[in-house]
Order: sequence, then C-alpha cells, then structure tokens
Amino acid sequence: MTSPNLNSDDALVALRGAVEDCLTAAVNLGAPVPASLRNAVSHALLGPSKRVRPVIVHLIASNLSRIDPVALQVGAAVEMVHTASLVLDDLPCMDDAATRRQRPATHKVYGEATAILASIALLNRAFGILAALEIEDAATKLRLIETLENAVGWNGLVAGQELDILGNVDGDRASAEHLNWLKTGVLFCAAAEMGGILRGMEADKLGHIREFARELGLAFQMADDLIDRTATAQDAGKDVGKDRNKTNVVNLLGIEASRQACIEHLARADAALVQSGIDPGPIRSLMARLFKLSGTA
Ligand code: GRG
Repeated sequence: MTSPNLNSDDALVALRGAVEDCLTAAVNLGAPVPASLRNAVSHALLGPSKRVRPVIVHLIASNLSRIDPVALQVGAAVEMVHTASLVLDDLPCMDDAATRRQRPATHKVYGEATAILASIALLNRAFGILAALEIEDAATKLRLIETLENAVGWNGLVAGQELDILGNVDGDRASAEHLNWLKTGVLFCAAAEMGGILRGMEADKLGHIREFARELGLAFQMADDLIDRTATAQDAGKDVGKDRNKTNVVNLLGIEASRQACIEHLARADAALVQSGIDPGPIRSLMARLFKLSGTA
C-alpha cells in the first residue's frame, strides 16, 4: 500500500484511516461469536479514539512512504490491549466511569459481565494476532509477543492499576510518576519498541526509542490528568473530574507546573527520538496534535 505524502499531517490522517480499517477487519472474525459479545467488543474497540499507540508502532516500524500491513497488525494488537484495559478501568469496581470514547462505557450498554468478557476477548485476540503475523523470523515474533506481555502483566498495566486502586503510594512526585509509568508509559514503550523490532533496530537505537516512548508516555499521562482537571466531558469524550481526590502529578504540582513538566518530558522525548536516527518529522506532527487539548502544545 503506498501513501505518497506520509510525511505530512494528511498522511497521519491516512495512517489513522488504515489503522481503523485494520481494527474493523480484526473484529469481523466470521466465527460464530454471540452477538452481544461481538457488539460489546466492537463498541469498545471501534469508538472514536486517537489511535496513538498503533500510529506510534507504524511510524517507528516503517518507511514513511508506504503503509505496512504487518506494522498495522502489530499496532492493532497493542490497541486491543489498550482497549481491554479501558473497558476494565471504567467498571464500577474500578474507576466507575459512564462515558468513554464519546460513547456510554461498554458496561453501561452491555452489562458488567459482558464487558469483562469483551475485555478478555480483546486481550486474547491481541496475542492471537501477533502469533499469526506473516513474518518469517520466529525469533522476531516471539520478541514482539514477549514485549507486549511484559507491558500488560503484573510488572506493567495490571500493577499500575492495582497501585491506583490502592490510592497511590507515598504521596510524592516520584511515586506518582512511577504510577504514570506503569499505567501508561509501559504500553507506549512496548508500542515503540515493537515498532523498532519490526524495523530491525540495533540494541543501542532501541534504547533511544524506549527512552523516547518513556518520556512521551509520562507526558501523555500527565496531559490526560490535565484534561481530567481542565477539559469539559464533551471535549474529552469521557468522564472528567474522576481524579480530583487522587495523588497524581497534576494534583501534586498544580496545573501550570504540570504543563511545564509535561513540556519538559516532551523535550526529552524529542531529544531521544533524534538520537534514535528515525526521521522525527511525522512523530513531531503527531505529538503537536496530541498535546493540544491539554494546553501543552
Ligand atoms: C488486563 C489489559 C488489562 C488491564 C488491566 C484496568 C487496567 C489493568 C489498566 C488501566 C490503566 C489505565 C486506564 C490507564 C490510562 C491510560 C490512558 C492515558 C488512557 C487514555 O488513552 P487515550 O487518550 O485514549 O489514548 P483513546 O480513547 O484515544 O484511545
């Protein structure tokens, strides 16, 4: 698939369109799935989203003049894990949110039991997609699977959520940033690293890519917390004000200092990106778009 001006804003829109098509195809299995489960999965996965994680996979994996079907599949797997986590996060026993991706949260439409099952189905399908990737090198495939598993598991998202439920740790910036790392940074890092693995990057370059994604993820979670404090639910497309009583970085530092810290994370992300040797242009365009709503771009 060729995409002539992938280096421009238009090309980012085209890439997001290709990501949407890939996700839509991924849920149309053709297998006899109960309609309620299929609809719940589609509702959660295909709602309006920025698709930042699959776009990152692709921008790091591929030559920017073409859309790469394997990078799209890998991005779809990461997006399914992310969506599975959002469905669980919105449940009454977790963040108890009513709106997600400009729609009622999945459990509000399909009930809690089906929402949990939809989340498990998404998680499972993500690894099925990686296992079925059309790449010859089995070792590469295993590295991709291992990278994603590390990000989801009890060293990653699951641990972050548990700490969040426990009500954050020591009430200082370092522990709040550690929580941000687990809740958001690890999956950003996995997305970027999986892109780097597909590109065949050497270990030292992959290190810069991980550093880029770590800083971007920290900035992104901080921006998400700023949105929770400052945006309307309509602009955010999800519940806001849920974190008012949490010990997160924004509540610790205040809004202006958090914006500044976010800008500093983005500057460090940019420096690491340049060191990785990847053309920084398209990822810079992506970052500029992403951080508009939080007032940090
Ligand atoms: C077993 C997959 C799994 C997870 C269990 C529930 C859980 C552990 C983790 C949830 C962690 C969580 C909700 C982190 C927040 C991440 C975040 C910044 C979400 C918003 O992401 P966007 O803005 O959303 O990219 P869109 O809708 O654009 O994709």
